[in-house]
Amino acid sequence: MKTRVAIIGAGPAGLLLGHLLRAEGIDCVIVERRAPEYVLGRIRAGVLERTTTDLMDRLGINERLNAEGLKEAGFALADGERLIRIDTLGLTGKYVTVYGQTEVTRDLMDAAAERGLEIIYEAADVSLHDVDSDIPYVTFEKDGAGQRLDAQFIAGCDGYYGPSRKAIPAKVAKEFERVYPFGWLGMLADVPPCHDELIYANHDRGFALASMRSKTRSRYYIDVPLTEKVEDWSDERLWDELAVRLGPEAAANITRGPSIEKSIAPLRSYVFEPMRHGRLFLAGDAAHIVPPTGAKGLNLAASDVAYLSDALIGFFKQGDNDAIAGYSAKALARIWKSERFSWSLTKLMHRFPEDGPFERQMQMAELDYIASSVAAQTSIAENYVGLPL
Ligand code: RFL
Ligand code: PHB
Repeated sequence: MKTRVAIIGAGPAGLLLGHLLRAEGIDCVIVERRAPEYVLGRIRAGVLERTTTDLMDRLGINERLNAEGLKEAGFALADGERLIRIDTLGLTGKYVTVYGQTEVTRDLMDAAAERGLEIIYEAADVSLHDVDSDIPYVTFEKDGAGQRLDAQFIAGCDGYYGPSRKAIPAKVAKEFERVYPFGWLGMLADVPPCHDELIYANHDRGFALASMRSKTRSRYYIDVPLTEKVEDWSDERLWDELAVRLGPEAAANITRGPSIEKSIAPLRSYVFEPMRHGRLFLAGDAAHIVPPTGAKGLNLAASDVAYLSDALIGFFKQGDNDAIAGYSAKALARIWKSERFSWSLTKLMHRFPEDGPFERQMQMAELDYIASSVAAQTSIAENYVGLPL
């Protein structure tokens, strides 16, 4: 097989990139390790920046997003007692949209079938070859038979555990990492949300987040030590804990119901540089991870592929090499700012095992400052809605 761009991974980064290239008539093939149902079964992000919804608009894959996405004009930080509202719309003129990653993925998958974007699912042993030559290729096994896909470029959109990043030699790479000493226990339940906007809470007992997928489906999280197991948390125990951590106003409005999914995700900050080596590009979680505080992961995957598709379109349409050469630096400039925001919000809203009463007072003082300062709220708001591309 032969194509112009071989894309590894059919998560949001790979699917979006595939569509953006296809829309310009640039041939590409996506190679994905899992089955479509497995990809759709991963419950992850819930909040989309304007940059992400703008891409879906540009592709014309926005019908369900416009009909079902919830436009949010703000969100709240809670300190155990009160809700501090951040009026993102008033402060920045922008909304964020609540629309699950699962739904974005489903829309992109459905449109792939309609638009002839080729995705090879259940590809085993995907390997990258000759990425620093002009004729890189990908090999894999499909239904027991070996396959080879020749390309002009390879886009590694294969998430944190995929093979693409490993194809960049260690001697040219730099890694930056911070692993957090807790994870988020998430629960999905078909009950109305306790509040019409998201609440990020820092309580003496720990962090909590009240989020949603729709007016009838809620998504909640608390932070737990990494030693904790999902089985330790009955629904009842989790609802009780959420009611305490989210504070009295939210607690009064919680509707309890059986969980339909529960899982624990570890938290990490990670950046890999550079994001291009020869004819290989990295995009999305393949190159960087943010802790979910601040809802940046999926949105960064989208901004990466916005830059990458522009660079590839420039190369194929105008023979422009500069954008290809500049992709890594351009993407990283935005990524580091999102890393900073996610890290600072994580530090503000979580209790760290090494923290004592002094650090606790610092968090409380910062939340109190935010509550009283439009400048502080504006800084948070402009990061939350997404910095410009
Ligand atoms: P993905 O989604 O991991 O997709 C990578 C794809 O590559 C495939 N793959 C391979 N394919 C071929 N060969 C191989 N050897 C392969 N190895 C892997 C995988 O099967 C998969 O299909 O990465 P991508 O596309 O870069 O997208 C990134 C986002 O998924 C991620 O950043 C977000 O989910 C992060 N995130 C959030 N982001 C937000 O913007 N807003 C949020 O509200 C938000 N909440 C979250 C989150 C992530 C969470 N978890 C579980 C990590 C909440 C949670 C709990
Ligand atoms: C979610 O709804 O899953 C969600 C929302 C906001 C975050 C992280 C996750 O910061």
